[in-house]
Amino acid sequence: MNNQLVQISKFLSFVLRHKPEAIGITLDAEGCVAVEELLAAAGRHGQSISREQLEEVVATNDKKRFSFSPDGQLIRANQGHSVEVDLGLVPIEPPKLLYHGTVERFLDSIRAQGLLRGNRHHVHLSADREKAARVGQRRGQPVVLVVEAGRMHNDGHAFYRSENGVWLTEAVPPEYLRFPEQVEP
Ligand code: HQG
Repeated sequence: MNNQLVQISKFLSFVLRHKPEAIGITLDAEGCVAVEELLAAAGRHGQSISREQLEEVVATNDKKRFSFSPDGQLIRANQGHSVEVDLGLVPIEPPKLLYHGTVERFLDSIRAQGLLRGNRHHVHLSADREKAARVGQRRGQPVVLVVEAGRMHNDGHAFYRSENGVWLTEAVPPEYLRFPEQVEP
C-alpha cells in the first residue's frame, strides 16, 4: 500500500474501531456503517476518500483490517474494536500453541496478571512467532510469549478467530504463559 492508502487505513481504523462519533457516524450492532455515509462523513471532516480508494484499501490492506458486506453497501473493521460491537464470532478450537508479541517493560505485570485485553474486546494472539514478533515490534524490541492455547481450551476458555486470522480470547491467566527464558517444548 502506498502512503496515502496507509493513511486512509489508519483513519478507517480510528473511526470504525474506536471513535465513529469523531466524524458523526454510528455503527450498527455488528460494527457496520453504510459506505456512502462513511465517505460523506469523512469528506465533511477533511478526509476525502473515493470509492475506488476505499476498495483498494479493503483489498490490499496488509492485515485485511476491513471488509464489505456481500452486497458492498456496508463496511466494518474485522477486529480490534474498543467500541461495543457484536462481530458474531463463533468459538473454535485453537491450535495447541499460540503466540503473543509484547515488550520487556510489560513482562513483570504480565507475569503477575497474565495477558489482559485492556481497551480492546480481547487479547490478540498470533498463530506463529513471526507475526507475534511483528506485533511486539510496534513498541520496541519484541518479546514473544508462548500461550498454551490447547490447554486453556481444554480448561474451558473460549477462543475465536477473526476474519483476518487473528486469534482472540478474553484473557490469558499467567499459568498458561511461557516466557522466553523458559525451555521450549
Ligand atoms: C500488553 C495491531 C501489562 C500487551 C497488532 C500489549 C495486533 C500487558 C499491550 C493488535 C498486560 C496492549 C493488538 C498486562 C497485555 N500488563 N501489559 N497484564 N497484558 N499487555 O495494542 O496485542 O494494526 O491493545 O502485550 O498487529 O499489542 O491495530 O494489543 O503490548 O494484531 O490491526 O499491553 O493490534 O493490529 O496493546 O495488538 P494492544 P496488541 P492493528
